Amino acid sequence: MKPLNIGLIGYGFMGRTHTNGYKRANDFFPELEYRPVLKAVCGRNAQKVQEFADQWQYESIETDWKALIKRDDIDAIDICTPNNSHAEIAIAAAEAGKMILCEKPLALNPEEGERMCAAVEKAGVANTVWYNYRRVPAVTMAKQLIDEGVLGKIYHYRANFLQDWTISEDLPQGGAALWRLDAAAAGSGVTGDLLAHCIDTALWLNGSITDVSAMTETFIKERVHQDTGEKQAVTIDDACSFMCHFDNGSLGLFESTRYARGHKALYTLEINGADASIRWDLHDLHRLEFFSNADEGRLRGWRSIHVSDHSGDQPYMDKWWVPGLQIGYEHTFVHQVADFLKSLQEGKPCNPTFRDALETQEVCEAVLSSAKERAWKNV
Ligand code: SOE
Repeated sequence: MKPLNIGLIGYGFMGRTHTNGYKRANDFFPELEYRPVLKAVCGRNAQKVQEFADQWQYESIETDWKALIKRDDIDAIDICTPNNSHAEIAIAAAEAGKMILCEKPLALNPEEGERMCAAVEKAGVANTVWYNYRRVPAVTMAKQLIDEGVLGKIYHYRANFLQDWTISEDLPQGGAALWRLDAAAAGSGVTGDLLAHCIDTALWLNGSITDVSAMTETFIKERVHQDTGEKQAVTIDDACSFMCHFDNGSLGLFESTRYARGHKALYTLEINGADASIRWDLHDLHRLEFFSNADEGRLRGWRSIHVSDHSGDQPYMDKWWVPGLQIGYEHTFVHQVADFLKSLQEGKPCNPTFRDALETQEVCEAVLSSAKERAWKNV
């Protein structure tokens, strides 16, 4: 077993999901030749980072990411910091010859993303971005069906990502837990945080997007900044919807918001082809709903496939329990770690690479600029 020494930077929500992935992958994917070792975790607050290290069993801590990157005993840097530090850390890590696993979105904008791609490609280091929903078994199975041509010519792609956690006017912006509301740290609002997931999946399942027409809204115009206590203009998008053309001739409709009362993290997608349609919902993540026009007339209708079988080719599920039993959100990260380790073993890239994630960034940029200028924009 070859050790892969991980240096994690940032230890919030995503630090936990990734760490859980590192801890579980080899238990359930025994064929892997590499084993992640939780070598070090880095954060600015020594006491808090030590608490995290103790809870999740990291061997050591750092309070300066530059010191972590310099360490000879670190093979891979995992970036779980707010979006405005991804580029600086990734470029320095690539120059130090480290592999990089970067939390989504890749960067604040395509210009930063391009520099990150150039750095990892020049250094020849393995890289991936944590667009985890690709690794929900039902979503991976949708990819298989589309690639096999089961849907026929695709006409429509629809996706939503709905939340409701920012409706209150009293919610401050900025600061440790609320950086997603601060444009300086996040780059954008729901576009980079939520639509980026929908766009990543769409590019993977349905190919490139050529042009977009978008609208955004900021419903609450001012919030107190958590760090300064001052009231400031809110400059992120609270909601964003866009329509687009795909390169394959199909039409896309996307919506995301943090103002859909009752929805906490509802990601849904539907794809309509000439021969069949599929539909998926994160709240029922094992189900792939499937309609085939080839079914015999009397029995034709939407099938609700519980993707938990071990026979046939239902992805990932044979690694877990007995047929019919579920896995959940956290397993998508275990799958991503397993796929990353497998790609190292095989000497292949692990999707989505930085270059793949740059395409998502370019669509996000076109969406934001279309909304600003109230005009169609090419990607
Ligand atoms: C919060 O909006 C959030 O945690 C996103 O940052 C994640 O990427 C998404 O998967 C769930 O919602």
